Amino acid sequence: AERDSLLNVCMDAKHHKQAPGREDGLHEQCSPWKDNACCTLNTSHAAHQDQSYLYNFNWNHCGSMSERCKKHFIQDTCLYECSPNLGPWINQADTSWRQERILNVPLCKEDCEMWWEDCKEDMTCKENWHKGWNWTTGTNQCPRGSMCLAMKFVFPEPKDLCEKIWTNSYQYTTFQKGSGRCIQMWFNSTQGNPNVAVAKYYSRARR
Ligand code: FOL
Repeated sequence: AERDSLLNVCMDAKHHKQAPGREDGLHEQCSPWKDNACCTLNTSHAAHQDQSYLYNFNWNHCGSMSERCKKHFIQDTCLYECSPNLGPWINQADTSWRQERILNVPLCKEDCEMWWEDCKEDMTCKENWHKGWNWTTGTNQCPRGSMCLAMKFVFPEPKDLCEKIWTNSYQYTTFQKGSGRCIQMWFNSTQGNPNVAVAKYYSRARR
């Protein structure tokens, strides 16, 4: 059926594999995806590095990001690069570095709220981290005229962080982990990947 084409797929983007598959030894926070992943081993390693080759992105653009906060950005990178369950939310992208993007992935409430809670005192100068940086040094720096502020001021609510930071990749939801109605950034894979059922649910409900 047509809806099956939304399941078990990788988006056509900068580092994604053509099709998902087993990746023994995916690194640390990306290891929950090892049974079926859109990322390679190299990508899973890079996801854990500051200013990795993935996007040359500098988390420390307003002073060093705390480890507490950074772990959520690493987890976001693992989900973004590794998940084979984002098919229902894949859309065409209008940028040079990827053909496809994710749009409005329903993120579980706890994952968004913990991300915000652990990052609220860390600093940034921008609300949208996809666009408008100064790249003259090869990595992103705050654009002229922008100010570094605690994330709790840039993103007053968890919803602001989760939705705005990556141009609506995520949609904030009030669905809880385990509900089968939201995508989990964090999960324990001993009983499989909970996002498989979520993608199945939304591939019927949407479009
Ligand atoms: N995580 C999630 N959940 N969704 C995403 O879309 C996502 N994207 C990235 C990382 N994690 C994600 C990739 N991040 C640029 C900046 C950030 C970035 C990739 C590329 C960048 O080069 N920005 C330029 C504009 C480039 C263009 O639009 O052509 C800039 O102006 O700063």
